[in-house]
Amino acid sequence: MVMDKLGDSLQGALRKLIGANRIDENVVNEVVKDIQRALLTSDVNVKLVMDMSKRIKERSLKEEPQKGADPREHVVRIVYQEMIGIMGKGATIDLKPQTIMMVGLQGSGKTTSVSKLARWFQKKGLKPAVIGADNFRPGAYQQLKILCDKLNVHFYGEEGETDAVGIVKRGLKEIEKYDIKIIDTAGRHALEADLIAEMEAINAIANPDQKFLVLDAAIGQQAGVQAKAFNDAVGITGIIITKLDGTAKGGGALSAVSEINAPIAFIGTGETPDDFERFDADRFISRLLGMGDLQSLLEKVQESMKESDLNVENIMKGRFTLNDMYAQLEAMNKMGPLKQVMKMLPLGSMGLGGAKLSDKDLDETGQKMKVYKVIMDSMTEGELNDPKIISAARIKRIAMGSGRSPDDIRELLKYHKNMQNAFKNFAGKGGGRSMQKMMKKGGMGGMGDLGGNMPF
Ligand SMILES: Nc1nc2c(ncn2[C@@H]2O[C@H](COP(=O)(O)OP(=O)(O)OP(=O)(O)O)[C@@H](O)[C@H]2O)c(=O)[nH]1
Ligand SMILES: [Mg+2]
Repeated sequence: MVMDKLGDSLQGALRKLIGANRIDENVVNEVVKDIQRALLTSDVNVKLVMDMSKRIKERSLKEEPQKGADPREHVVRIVYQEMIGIMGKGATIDLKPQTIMMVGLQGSGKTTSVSKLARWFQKKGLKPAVIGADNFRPGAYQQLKILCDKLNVHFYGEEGETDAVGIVKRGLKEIEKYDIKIIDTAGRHALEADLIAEMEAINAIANPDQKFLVLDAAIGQQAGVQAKAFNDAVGITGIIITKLDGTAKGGGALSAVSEINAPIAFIGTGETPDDFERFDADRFISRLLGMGDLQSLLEKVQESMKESDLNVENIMKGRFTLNDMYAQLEAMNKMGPLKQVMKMLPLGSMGLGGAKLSDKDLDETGQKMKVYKVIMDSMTEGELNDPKIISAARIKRIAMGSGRSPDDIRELLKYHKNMQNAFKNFAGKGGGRSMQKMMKKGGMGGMGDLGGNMPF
């Protein structure tokens, strides 16, 4: 996927949010800091990032969550909306006859995008034709001709001609009957006066319906300066961002829209004619934020919160029975395969100190949970309520009944003891009230603070 790194960091931030025991100002601040870091690393303009952070914080704390929304969901939604604020909604492209002019610096990907665009319209059933008005770079004529020939797209060019405006004038006449007329123009190393003058002249003669600025995603924050200059010259109607497949700095180009108020129309994601897609902000940002995954994680968290039947009152009194532990394990189980859930959560928030668990560890942990449940199924109600009565003889019996070794039973009892101590410590440290709150909510809260005492 494009912008993998940005996506990973943003998703990490949101997972931290979802994995948090409670959503308060500290959590929001921390998540916003992570989001800031992610956006700045991808070269989104500092001021944009700061303004956005401020809005996320303010809105998260002040706005009422939508009816029925979890506080986590509330913040995720705000982050999503603010991201759309930065990148814009995306352009609408009419499927009707039109003239399109491409502008942009040298090597930004204009010529490639001309052919991709022609193909895109071709696939929509419209007839495109292309005018090669780049008389600046040797080889430009051939490059575009070859690309068009491959796609069976009609091409008009005049090899050797130096007057770009003349080419456009004659070209438009020659391709009059085509639905979509796309004009490829020359680039320059930098924003030079003669380039701007040429764009203005072609713009005047062709009077294009669309003027697409082609930006190389790798230029980062320079995107804003370029966008302004071309917009002042010809009035940009849409932006095409190319090479999003090859850079982590795409945030600059993606947020250039906010400089000129022109929407992103297409993104280029590779060198072949089909590596080209419409920019749909909803889809792009959902993908970037991993919304599908987040949604399922949220659902799992909510479900486990609803269904846990831990005996909160007893636990508050320092009694944490095997039955309570069983309920805790059940709650975790309900969230789906442990491996999947743990991978979705930042391990730091689970009290694992950010340790990285390998697939093998996760498999083993999930396995252990299952074994614990099997063992507990072989215990009597009395034992489950008061594990102290479990003598050596009882361990033997439970081992026989569950088909496990006595060592497994002892390990389980040790695990229970650790958890019980953790609860005691936590309650003793004045965490009682918040513990009650989170225990009522169920497994997740428990996991958050007890994870560190799990035997894995
Ligand atoms: N990976 C990748 N490469 C791209 C993409 N778009 C264009 N390129 C490559 O970028 C290089 C420059 O592309 P061109 O289309 O020639 O750029 P241009 O803006 O027409 O350049 P000038 O005509 O010199 O101004 C070529 O090697 C393209 O294959 C893209 O989306 N992804
Ligand atoms: Mg070119």
